[in-house]
Amino acid sequence: MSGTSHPAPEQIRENLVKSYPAKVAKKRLGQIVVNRKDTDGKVPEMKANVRTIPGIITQRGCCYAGCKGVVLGPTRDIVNLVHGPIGCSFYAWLTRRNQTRPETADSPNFMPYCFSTDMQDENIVFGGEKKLRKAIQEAYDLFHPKAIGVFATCPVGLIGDDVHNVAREMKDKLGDCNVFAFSCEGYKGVSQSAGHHIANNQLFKHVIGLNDEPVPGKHRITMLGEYNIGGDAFVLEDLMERCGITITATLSGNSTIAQFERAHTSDLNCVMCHRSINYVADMIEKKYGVPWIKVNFIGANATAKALRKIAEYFADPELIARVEEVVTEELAKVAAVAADVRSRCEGKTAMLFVGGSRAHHYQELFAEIGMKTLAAGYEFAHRDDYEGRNVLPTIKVDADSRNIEELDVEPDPVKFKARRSPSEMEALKADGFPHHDYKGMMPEMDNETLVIDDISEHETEELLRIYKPDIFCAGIKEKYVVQKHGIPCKQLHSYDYGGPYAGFQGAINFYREIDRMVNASIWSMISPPWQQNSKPTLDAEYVKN
Ligand code: CFM
Repeated sequence: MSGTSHPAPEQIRENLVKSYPAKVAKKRLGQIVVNRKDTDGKVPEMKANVRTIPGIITQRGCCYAGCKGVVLGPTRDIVNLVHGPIGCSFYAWLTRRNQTRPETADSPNFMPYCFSTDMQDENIVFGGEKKLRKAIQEAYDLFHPKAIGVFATCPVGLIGDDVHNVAREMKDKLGDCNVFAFSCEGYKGVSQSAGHHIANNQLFKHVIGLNDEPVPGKHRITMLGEYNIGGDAFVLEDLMERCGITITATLSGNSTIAQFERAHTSDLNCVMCHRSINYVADMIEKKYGVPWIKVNFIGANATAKALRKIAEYFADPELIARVEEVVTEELAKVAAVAADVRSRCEGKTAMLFVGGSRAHHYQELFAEIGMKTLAAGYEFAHRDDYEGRNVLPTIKVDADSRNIEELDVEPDPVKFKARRSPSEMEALKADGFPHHDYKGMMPEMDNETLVIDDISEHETEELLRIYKPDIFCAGIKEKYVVQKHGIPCKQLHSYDYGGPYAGFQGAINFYREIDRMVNASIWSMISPPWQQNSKPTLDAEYVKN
């Protein structure tokens, strides 16, 4: 399949939108970009983080999903109480593969539960605050959690229940339970990205900073934007321990509220998923003086690079030596598998359309086994995730973004402590230390590749037809449509049933999995239903009034 020649990318770009009405096509073209770096390495502009056009089948999720499911979901000892009709809870119940490992068999773990106020018509008409108060009390009486988070769904925002007031009241009443609420109604913003921001703000206001006691251990880091999908965080915990690095907290894979409360006590913050948590990273730096760097533990070489950056920052010869030892040992193991897998995967092609960070990170893993990324895109990322943070000052804030609160953060008069002096930071930066920096996806992609934001189902099918990639990475909504085209689809949200894919061990797992998928002969034997019948499977008529 690979090696087929394709029309020029500009031509393909036009083809993708040719069956849309003219206005829709024009809008979509702003989000379909042929990647081409100019002589300064500057990439073209991507019109990201804008509304999906009604009628288009998008991959996106809602604000509530980003807040409740993504950022808060992986924490096991906060009762996450959804204020809304039962469907919002039911469909968010155990659907993300964020794993957790309670300290003991008796330690609290509320993740398997589904907490909801189960709003009915009556609550929509007469208000749901009473029911919410009762539900908080009930959750407290049953479980005595350290914290309860309340999540507002669409109808709550529409009828105007004051979830924050109820949370405050109940926090005072209960005395030993931190109760806080999120105005994360599904309709806010243009995607789940709004929910990330809201979750970041409330965690910063109500939880981070409550405990100033650093965890024991040397070289403390806080891991931001690692959600332990398929056990990724477990791999990183082991890896850090072997290197002699202490993780104070992870936001939020395999985490507890106690970790969040002292997340600001580390000496360095490491951001894995920039999209979902850069706000917390920035706010901690401003208020407490902890610098942050972007790291990537997806890909063996990226992992080695991240570990070396951390060691460089702490500048402890013992740590540097230990990291080198671990990296050398692990890279040798990885190289053996990579060479074997590469012999069967070299030259094959991949496409990645997922989320707000993985479509970038996983390109590293494909490159390590000789596979080429032809096209990629995020569902809901912003321009900085595509083009790099250097474009931040030029991003226009539109009405949808303006709806999401921006916290005004000042250095804490007592707790602020710059972990490194400005001159030390300058020296590190001069040495390539990525303080505050994320280069984004596009500068690292080849020229002539296609970058598509918020891809539609129609565009997906066109891409599959034109390019016939050897593998397509997306989520469950896309998986079976892709596979009916005779192309394997790797889920990069849930990892299907696989993983972990982080760190060195994760790289090995990923190479092997991709090898099995792209080299399975079954795909060439599939003919989709629409090719088996001479007639379309569904007869339909378009009626225009
Ligand atoms: Fe960050 Fe994520 Fe992602 Fe994300 Fe997500 Fe996810 Fe994702 Mo699914 S936080 S942006 S909102 S890395 S749930 S663990 S896989 S879309 S690319």
